[in-house]
Amino acid sequence: MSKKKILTLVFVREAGKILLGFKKRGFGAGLWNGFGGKVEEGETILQGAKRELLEECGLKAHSLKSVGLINFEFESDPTILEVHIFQTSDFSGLVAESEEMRPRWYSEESIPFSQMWPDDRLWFPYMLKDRQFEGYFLFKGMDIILNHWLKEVNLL
Ligand code: 6OG
Repeated sequence: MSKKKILTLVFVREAGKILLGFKKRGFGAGLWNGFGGKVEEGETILQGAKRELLEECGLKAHSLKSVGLINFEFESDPTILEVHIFQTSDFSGLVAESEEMRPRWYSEESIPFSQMWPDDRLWFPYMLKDRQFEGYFLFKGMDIILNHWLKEVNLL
């Protein structure tokens, strides 16, 4: 039986730049990514996304736009990761390093895909054009995509 974990992933964008965090520990350590994590019991997906953003980089999002929904499966693991991806340019606060993440602004023309999850280079183009998408990726280990699909959709 497969079970599902609901996760969030938030990207902050401003003036042609995108804020990424270098993950210092845990799942995906050593890679640049957006900010997010598991949705806790009793909170909505949006609340979880805002909480993780604040905890991991010090920014408070006043609103979030849905960008994508990806189901990730790993060959050796029955758990499906359902990742809800958001972006925002509506935020306040000062960017701050946390125990989990070292944040840094990147120009949208120089995103460090070689140090990111390999799926990112396939769906970032949708997000950067403000298009919404849905997708599925099956991984072997952390580096190899065995199977995937992506399609543009309208999310709320
Ligand atoms: P914690 O375990 O730190 O949450 N995540 C992924 N992000 C990308 N770009 N690609 C993947 O491909 C991912 N798998 C998981 C979701 C993990 C964080 O990592 C994201 C969460 O924001 C496999 O609580």
